[in-house]
Amino acid sequence: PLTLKERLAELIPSQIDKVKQIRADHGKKSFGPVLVDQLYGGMRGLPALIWDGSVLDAEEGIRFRGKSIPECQALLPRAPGGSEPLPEGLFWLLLTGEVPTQEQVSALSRDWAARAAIPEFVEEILDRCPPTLHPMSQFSLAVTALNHDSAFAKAYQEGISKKEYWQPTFDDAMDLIAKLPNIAGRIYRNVFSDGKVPAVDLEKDYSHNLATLLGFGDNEAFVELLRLYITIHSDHEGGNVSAHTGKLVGSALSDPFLAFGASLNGLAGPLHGLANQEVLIWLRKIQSKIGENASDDAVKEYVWSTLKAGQVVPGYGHAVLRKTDPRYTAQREFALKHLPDDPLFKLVGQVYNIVPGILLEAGKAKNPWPNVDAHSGVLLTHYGLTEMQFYTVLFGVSRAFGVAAQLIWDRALGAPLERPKSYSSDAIQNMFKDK
Ligand code: AMX
Repeated sequence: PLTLKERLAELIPSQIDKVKQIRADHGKKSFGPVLVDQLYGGMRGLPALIWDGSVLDAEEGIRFRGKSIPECQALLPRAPGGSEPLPEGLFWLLLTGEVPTQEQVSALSRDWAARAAIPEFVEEILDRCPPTLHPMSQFSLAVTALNHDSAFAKAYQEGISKKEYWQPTFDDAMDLIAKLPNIAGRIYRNVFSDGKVPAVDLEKDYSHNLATLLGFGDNEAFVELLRLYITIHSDHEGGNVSAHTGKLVGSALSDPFLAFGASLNGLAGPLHGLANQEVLIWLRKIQSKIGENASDDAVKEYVWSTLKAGQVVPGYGHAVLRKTDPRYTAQREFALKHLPDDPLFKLVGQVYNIVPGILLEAGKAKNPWPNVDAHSGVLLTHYGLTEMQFYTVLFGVSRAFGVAAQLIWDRALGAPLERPKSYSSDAIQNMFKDK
């Protein structure tokens, strides 16, 4: 069977033709007006980017190459005896739009395991970080430092032709994804345990190795959780902060390590990926303030107190979604199957019954429903990964899949430098002064 790179090489020419045709047929057509409010309002709804791996529907949630999360769970290859999709298969799907065979997925597992080692100097950078430096900052430092060995940066210096850009980008993207478990494992072990990082097993899948590096490799249910977790956090179309940042920085022909390092700095913000840490801190505060098995009224009062203090309810709301996030639902189903009686899961369910009503009553949030981050922490906590400061690192490992896939396509299709137009408030005032 073909390797992923070989299959991609077959697909690229027809995709280049397709884009040429789209631009010839529709290049001058308009999507509608641009409103001044959109410039001040974080560009909500502004059509501005091409992103092929996934598209987000406000009502239905994410589809990866047209496939919903339940469809991916049904169609993508699994580990022997497992019931969740292998993220290797999701990466293949994101890149090619095709569902790979079991054999192709196993080849990817082996390829990533073989590329997993990180340079000694990156290990040293991590070992020298004070344990008080947030795991996301450590993660971003290490990923940026991988640029030392970038195939793309080297090939560019040597004068590679534009037509070939995608090839070293692909090699870097594969290295990036493959090395993240060792970086994440080292950060976890340095900050939260004895600093000793075991070796990856060349015959095991990506999630299994990640679990081993974190110290949970013996727990098959945790490994299954990671398979689901990495699959559903991988990609959420192109406009979110981490995805868009990676694409933007990549458009300057910064290599995939530099581009994804930038993505991670955006993911580290509390309105984006850090929300999974914030949710768990918030749930723990509820428990310590009003105790386990708190009444609905006590939880309601706590939610209102959060809002009245001028804070957001973490894990709720979304810039695009207007219904419960299917990534939340997938995790809820995992919990119902594996940990139905977990007290913290019960609190998460209770909060789910209470928060949307309150956010609606408060009347500000456009979406009162939970997002992906409202549920991930309780699952990790259940299996003993209780250090919430680490949660966004796992989100980051997964988000590399989506960003890397688009970086490869951007270089294959010759995507130009991003450079939208900005305006000053004075310029806008002048523009409309007589209208
Ligand atoms: N709790 C309280 N208030 C909220 C809220 C929430 N969960 N979600 C939105 N609001 C408020 C906003 O802060 C804003 O208030 P303002 O008018 O005083 O500034 C108002 O409602 C309108 O906001 P919006 O248009 O509904 O949301 P947005 O597109 O500007 O922001 C998001 C989206 C996710 C940042 C916001 O819903 C939020 O802060 N949620 C909590 C943090 C969170 O869970 N982030 C993770 C999102 C998923 C991810 O990226 N991982």
